[in-house]
Amino acid sequence: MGKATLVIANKNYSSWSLRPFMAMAMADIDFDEKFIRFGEPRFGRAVRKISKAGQVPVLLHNGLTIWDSLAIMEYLAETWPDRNLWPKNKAARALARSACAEMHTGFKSLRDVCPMNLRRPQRAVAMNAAILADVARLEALWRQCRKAHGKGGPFLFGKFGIADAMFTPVVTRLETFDIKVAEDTQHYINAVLATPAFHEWKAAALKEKWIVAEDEVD
Ligand SMILES: N[C@@H](CCC(=O)N[C@@H](CS)C(=O)NCC(=O)O)C(=O)O
Repeated sequence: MGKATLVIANKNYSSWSLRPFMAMAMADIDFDEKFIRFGEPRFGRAVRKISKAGQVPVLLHNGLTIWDSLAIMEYLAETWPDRNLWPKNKAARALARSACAEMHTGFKSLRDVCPMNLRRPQRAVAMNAAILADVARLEALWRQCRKAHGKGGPFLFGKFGIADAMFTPVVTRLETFDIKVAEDTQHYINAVLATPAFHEWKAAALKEKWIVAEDEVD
């Protein structure tokens, strides 16, 4: 099997790039990275040469081009079935897929006001009712997954999987923006932030010097 290449943008800001990185690194899948920097005029052109959708992340593997974080992680689960990126149990898998789909299209208020910015010092911003509703929904969803299927470890379905990779960026937002959460939510946040994959990503993010003004809310 050929080696995969993951096309990503700035580690400090690119929340969508972080997702497949987490899934691949935590599943011990060997891959190269291709970096395309946000904010430079060539970004769009460079990405479109690889994928006409014009967005990162993109996965290149065995002659295939797969774009969109969730599509990439579905491909990973199919191509490396022994890594159990989805839960084995069908009911757990259905819940994991539903949670990922909800994350993919939802939590817009939280995402709009609190962009991922890993170097930002931890500081709260004013919360509105819509953001608080997003946070409450996240907590309820994580609690549901953990209660039903989380016995085997600290992650949503026990062992780290696609659902956790999908939520990693929002985990960082809760931390960066010092959003108050319940104790069980905090345990989950700590578990994700303590993974070797996240440490590796964040260390690289902190070395980046580029500023993307629209993601700097202060
Ligand atoms: N649905 C896509 C969204 C990807 C996305 O929004 N990527 C951002 C970077 S984090 C991007 O490439 N933005 C550049 C642009 O839209 O021009 C996914 O999940 O991969």
